[in-house]
Amino acid sequence: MNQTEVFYRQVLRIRRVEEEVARVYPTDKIKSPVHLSIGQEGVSVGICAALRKTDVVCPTYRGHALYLAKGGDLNAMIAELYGKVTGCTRGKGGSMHLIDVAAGVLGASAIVGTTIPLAVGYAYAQRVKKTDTVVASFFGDGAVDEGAFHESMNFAALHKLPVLFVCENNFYSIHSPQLARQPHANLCDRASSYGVKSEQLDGCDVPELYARAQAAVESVRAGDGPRFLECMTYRFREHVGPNEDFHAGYRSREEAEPWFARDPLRLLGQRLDPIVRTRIEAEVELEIADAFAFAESSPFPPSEELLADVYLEAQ
Ligand SMILES: Cc1ncc(C[n+]2csc(CCOP(=O)(O)OP(=O)(O)O)c2C)c(N)n1
Ligand SMILES: [Mg+2]
Repeated sequence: MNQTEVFYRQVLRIRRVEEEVARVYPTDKIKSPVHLSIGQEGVSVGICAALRKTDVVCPTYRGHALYLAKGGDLNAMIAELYGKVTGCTRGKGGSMHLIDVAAGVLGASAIVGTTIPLAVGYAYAQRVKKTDTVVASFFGDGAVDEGAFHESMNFAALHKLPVLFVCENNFYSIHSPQLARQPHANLCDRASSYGVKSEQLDGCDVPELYARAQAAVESVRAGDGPRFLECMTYRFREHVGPNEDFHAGYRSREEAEPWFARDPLRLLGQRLDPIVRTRIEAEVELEIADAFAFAESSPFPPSEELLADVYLEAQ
């Protein structure tokens, strides 16, 4: 498989998983709120391609794409959304709390900005342990308004920690546009003020993202300190839930049209032979059908598990 095929397969897989999540959602089989990444998948795929399996990522509640791009187990993710015991947190966390430690996906959180200091702490531990692991901290443009972002950026820059800060700028924090929240739109300027080398990237162009991320990861791994990538992207669906929301009044379909035209899946698909595309699509559908069947047939956790893994058990 050439690189375009690999990227197409990964973006398609995430897109189709989330479209299936959206299709199933009204049946109430999915037991948690879902924040879909549809439209934004290119960022996770491009960045994760530049990471090693042993590197780690810290996602947000909008984490399906990052979890899958980093190699998180698909069956365990769908089972988690269904609240089943075979889920990645045994059905207790739902969509907003995905985790797959073996794949290097550290646990996500529903609270905006909270995984940024965790990523920095994990990176500090790598420094102490003298590993060459890189930690990629993903967050949205809204998280950049949080104090935790600034404290984390300052500390990571001061200690030259191995962190790649990845901001998925989709221009909205729920329904608030970026310019209604921030007097200055360029987020790279904020990171640069801490002495962190920063770049604004096109989140729809996966091969270019991959190339830029490779250079950034190499520099972080070499010990040159953190880097900040602001990836411009667009959320196609509502903030939370399975639907479009262009009727809600805070943004228009006209605003979205140029982003639909530059859909990362479409851009990659255009570069492939239709026969190759069809083969990849068929393989992806089979895998997704299996994952949903796995979730359907898995049991719910037994009631005795209600308090297990909630408090630290005495050894
Ligand atoms: C500390 C905190 N404040 C507010 C919220 C409510 N909230 C949930 S998601 C969200 C939007 C965050 O926007 P952004 O960081 O841009 O990420 P996006 O949802 O666009 O991916 C907000 C304000 C929260 N979960 N945590
Ligand atoms: Mg946002």
